[in-house]
Amino acid sequence: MNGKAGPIRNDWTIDEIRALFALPFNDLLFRAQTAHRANFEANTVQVSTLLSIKTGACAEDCAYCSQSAKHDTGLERERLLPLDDVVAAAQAAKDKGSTRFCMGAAWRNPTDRNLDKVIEMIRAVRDLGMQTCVTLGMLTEAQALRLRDAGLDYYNHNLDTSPEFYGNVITTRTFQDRLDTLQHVRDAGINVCSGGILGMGESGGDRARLLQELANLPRHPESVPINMLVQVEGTPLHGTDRLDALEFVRTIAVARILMPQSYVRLSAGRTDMSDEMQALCFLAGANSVFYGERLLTTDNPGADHDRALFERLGINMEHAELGADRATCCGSGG
Ligand code: SAM
Ligand code: DTB
Ligand code: SF4
Repeated sequence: MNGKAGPIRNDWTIDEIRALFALPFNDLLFRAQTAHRANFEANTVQVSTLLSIKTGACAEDCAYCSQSAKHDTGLERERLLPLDDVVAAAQAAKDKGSTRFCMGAAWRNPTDRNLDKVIEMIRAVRDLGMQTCVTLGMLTEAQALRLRDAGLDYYNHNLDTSPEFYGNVITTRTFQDRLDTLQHVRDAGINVCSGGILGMGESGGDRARLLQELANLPRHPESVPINMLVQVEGTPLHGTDRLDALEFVRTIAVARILMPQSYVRLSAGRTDMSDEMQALCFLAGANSVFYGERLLTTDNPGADHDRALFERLGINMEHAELGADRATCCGSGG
């Protein structure tokens, strides 16, 4: 499919991507901003709110994560939240202007009984008039179809990092497992949300390879979260050298150029970013954030702070059009 201002490509070479990273900063941001304006309203940002519906005691060993049972992070383990608590949190998020509610569970994969409960939550949140997203770990084909039938709008499953660096971060599931889950979500007709984490000690080449993997999927994820590592005490990645802020901005810009019709989300890690760095990320083409005081287990800037920042930058929060951007309706490419 042709995007505005050029074709949507799924055949980016690593040399092309590295050449984008190597551009002078101003040239890179100009290209990213041009791609952004050709495909999106320039001053509008989509906002999603997160809720951890099942916290801690996860069987996986993701080296960044506060919720892995393998790391001693002092996190209190919690059972699956009751439906009423989830609906109350979604209503509160809606009242503050959030349009999408993302529910995350610390599972390797959901059991079919878990899925029954999550489906009730999806239905209830949809009934409030919000878009729904869940992130529950690996899915089978049949589970993806059940979520589709429940009316789920987005499934989040990140590639996290390059295939080459992946083994330094996670050993309990493979990169290919992640690709398989994304394929099941795509085949079911659910919008795909997939991105990664920067600042885990990966190289610039790894960041380029992560974006290459995302951009060369048969269809671009509709939503691409770019997280800055939130360093949690007790995790193996605590104490990793911090990534240069301008390198983070460059990665957002390259994501915008490679996937011009996808929402690029400036995701975790914003509490450690200055307002000026976030403004550069928006200039580089980020057009979505997590909104509300908490991510899953760690802090996010308060809604008041974000509203003030948006006001200073003349940014509007996007209004939801429920169902308007279902993956089944929009052709290929974006
Ligand atoms: N357990 C499910 C899974 O991993 O697929 C879903 C929840 S998991 C917390 C969702 C994503 O959050 C991870 O893939 C990772 O990209 C991101 N994430 C988790 N902890 C993070 C941290 N400390 N800093 C930045 N991103 C993080
Ligand atoms: C994503 O890419 N980032 C979100 C969401 N998808 C699920 C999660 C960020 C988690 C940050 C650490 C925490 O709060 O536990
Ligand atoms: Fe478990 Fe997800 Fe955390 Fe990995 S990122 S340890 S799968 S909750």
